[in-house]
Amino acid sequence: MSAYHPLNEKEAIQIARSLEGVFAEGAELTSREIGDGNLNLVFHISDPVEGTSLILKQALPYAKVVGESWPLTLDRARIESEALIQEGKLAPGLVPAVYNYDPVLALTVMEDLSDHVIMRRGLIEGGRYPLFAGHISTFLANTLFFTSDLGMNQQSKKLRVREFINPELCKITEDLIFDHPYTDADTNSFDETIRDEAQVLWNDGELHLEVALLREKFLTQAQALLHGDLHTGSIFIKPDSTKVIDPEFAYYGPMGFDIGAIIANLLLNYAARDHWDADENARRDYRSYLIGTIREIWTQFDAKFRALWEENKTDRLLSSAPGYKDDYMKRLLQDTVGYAGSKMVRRIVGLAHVADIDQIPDAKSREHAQRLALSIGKQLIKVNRKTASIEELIQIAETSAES
Ligand code: SR1
Ligand code: MG
Repeated sequence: MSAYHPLNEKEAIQIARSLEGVFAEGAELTSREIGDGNLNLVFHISDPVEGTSLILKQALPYAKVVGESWPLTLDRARIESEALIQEGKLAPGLVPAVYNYDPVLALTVMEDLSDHVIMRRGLIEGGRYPLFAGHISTFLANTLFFTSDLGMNQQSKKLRVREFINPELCKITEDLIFDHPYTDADTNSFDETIRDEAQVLWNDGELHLEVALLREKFLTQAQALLHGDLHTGSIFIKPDSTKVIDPEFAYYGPMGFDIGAIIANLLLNYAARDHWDADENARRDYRSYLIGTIREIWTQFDAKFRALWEENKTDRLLSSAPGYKDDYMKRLLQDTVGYAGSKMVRRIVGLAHVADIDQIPDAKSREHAQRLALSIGKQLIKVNRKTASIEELIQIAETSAES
């Protein structure tokens, strides 16, 4: 195929046909552009007769959510396919298989997961995924531990950091999560009914100090290879399977950013339940399912990460200094809490929102969910450096929902 250009559905079929051993020769293929994210084109190619299918994901040279006025590097397709390959090795079965990557077209060919649903949609509809906490805690423990100085050769790690330098995508996060929500920025987007809340965010010095510290860590701490955008829209799920997708924001950063992202998105759904559940019992029940999942994610992550550390003593002092492991895990929890809070706040007043809350049609219920999410998010940011147990995060969520 010639130089880079955005593909159309016909061209996507041609490319799929050219891949060896996927589709039978002469098969009638169908092609649908199904991308509903903020940045890319996604083609679903299938042979309905044989039931075979795959996904072609192509990066656009700009952010689709805004338009061509926001140029964006195509290199993110390389980062994404390379991150998926690394994650697939470290957490087998928890990411889609990558079949091919074309650097010219910024195109990744990967496993079709359309027998799964996007987790955000599944949660909105009240789905329960009893294996999810186990799956995602394994994904987090394995990918974070084995890409960090605790779990891999430290010289190789420095070279790996270089491969995953991702300045443009990091800049999006630095702006949209760690800056714009805390000032009257043009990119911010929120319902006028909560302008009072936005103004509080812009003027809260205590909050700004904590966000500045979290931002500094995001800018400077190359702790492990992160997914970088681990919200529930980046997860395909069904009751017995979890697949993490879309690591185009991958870079070496603070581990708590990934753990906090997933917890934040469960809490955003938690904040929206007043609308999505038919009655109070159903709401209480679903909220307790979400809280149980959050508790399990942290508890299982903590146990799995510590076990990997016991089994793999890559660094002498970091493995044996008395109290170091506990101190490390405490700091990880604190980062998780702080980043969870930041990721909640940005989804209410920043550029990119979540369907859990935006799709609440009734303005009053939506406002209630927005205020609850902001209240939880701000508290998490403020307590992050004092947190000693995941139960403190849970208590903040539960107390806020009751008040
Ligand atoms: C311009 S991109 C907006 C958001 O979408 C992605 O999923 C990231 O969360 C990013 O911040
Ligand atoms: Mg994405």
